[in-house]
Amino acid sequence: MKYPLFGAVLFALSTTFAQAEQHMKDVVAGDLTLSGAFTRATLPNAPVAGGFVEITNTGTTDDRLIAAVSPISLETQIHEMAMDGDVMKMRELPDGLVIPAGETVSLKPGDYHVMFMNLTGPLLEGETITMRLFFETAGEVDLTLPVGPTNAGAMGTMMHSAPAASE
Ligand SMILES: [Cu+2]
Repeated sequence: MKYPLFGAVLFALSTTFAQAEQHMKDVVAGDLTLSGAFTRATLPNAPVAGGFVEITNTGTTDDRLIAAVSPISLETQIHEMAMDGDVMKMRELPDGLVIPAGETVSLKPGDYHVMFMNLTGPLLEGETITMRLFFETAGEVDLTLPVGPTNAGAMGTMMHSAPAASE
């Protein structure tokens, strides 16, 4: 009898998250449209968290995400995932992330993301956080991110250190 209840709770959680996500309106800054921003709840004492958002450049010139800041972390970086031998690792993009003209770049779990380093506290599901992105052309953009479940939008797990041992 436990399993149906467990399923119902999971469903309720995901429904709540979906509703919270819908409340975050697209943010338009110059030629950029930012949509679907979210982050994920952290386990106790987790040092880092990821920030995710879809960025569409409707203009005719490339823009570039050069930096991010947030009150939830002492340092915030722009990361990519890349293969290091057989292991997928994340690393900082020293030159930022180009948002090509006419294209959409998705910051999402397992892919490009904003990395909140040295969190000042845990991220709790159902709350919201803010972050400010800095673009070369579009300038500063403030976003509100709902905090989803720890596995929201998961395409894979994100481990910052001690990558899973490869066989
Ligand atoms: Cu990262």
